[in-house]
Amino acid sequence: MLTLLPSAAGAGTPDTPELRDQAGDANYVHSHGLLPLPDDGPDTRPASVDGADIVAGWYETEYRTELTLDGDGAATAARYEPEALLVHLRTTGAPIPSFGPTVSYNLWVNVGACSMIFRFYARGALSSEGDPAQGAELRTRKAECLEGPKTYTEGITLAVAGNVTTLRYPFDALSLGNVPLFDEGYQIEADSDGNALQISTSHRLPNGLLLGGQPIDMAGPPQPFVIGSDVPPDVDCLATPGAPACTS
Ligand SMILES: [Ca+2]
Repeated sequence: MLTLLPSAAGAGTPDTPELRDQAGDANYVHSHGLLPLPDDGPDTRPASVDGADIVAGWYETEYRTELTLDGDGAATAARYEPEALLVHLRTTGAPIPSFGPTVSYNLWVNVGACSMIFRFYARGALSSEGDPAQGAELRTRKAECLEGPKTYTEGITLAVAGNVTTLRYPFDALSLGNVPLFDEGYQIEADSDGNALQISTSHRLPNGLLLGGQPIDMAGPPQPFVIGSDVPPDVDCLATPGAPACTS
C-alpha cells in the first residue's frame, strides 16, 4: 500500500545561495563591468524601481513523500520523489513595481547544452494595460533544447512573499513525451554565453509599442546546482524503524 503525503519543499539554502549580489547597486549604480558605464553611475531614478535590487538567488527541489505501508499500517519505506524545480530570488524590496515602468527578471542558465532563461515580469504603472500584468515563464534559446527555442508558460507559477519571489517549474508540465526538461540529477550551470541575471525595465505605450530594455541590476554568474541534491535519501523503515519519516 502506498500513501502520498502532501508535497513538502526540500531544504532551501537561502543562507548559501547560488547567486549573490550587493544591495544598493540597482538603478545603474553598479554596472558590474558588463555595460559601458562607470561603476558608480549614473543613477536612473525616478524611472527605475528601487525595490528591484537583487541580493540573492537560490534553487530548491520540491518533492513529494511516498510512504509504503504494511498490512498493519506501519511504514516499511519512505521515498522522496522530486517533482518541481523552485527558483528563489531575493530583492531588497517588493519585486512588483508600484510605480514606474514594467520590470522583468531574467536568470540565464545552462542545463546541459540547452541555454535557457528563468523569467518573470510585472507591469508597472507607466505601461499601458496592453502589457501583461505579471507572469512567469521559461525561455529555451537553442536548437539543443528539448523542443528548440520556445517560451513555456503552462504550469509555471509565480509566488511573491515579501521580498522573495519563487518561480515553480514542474517537471511533468515541462517535458516532451517522457523526456523532461528538468529531472533529478540534471545540473543547472552558468549560461555558456556568459549571461547571468539581469533585471530590466520596459515601457509599453498605448499603441502597443514596447520601449525597453534598460537594465537596472545584474548579478552572477550563479554557482551550479544539481536538481535533487537537496532531497533527503529514501528511508528503509524496516532497517531503521525509529526514523522520523517512518513514524509520522
Ligand atoms: Ca543588487
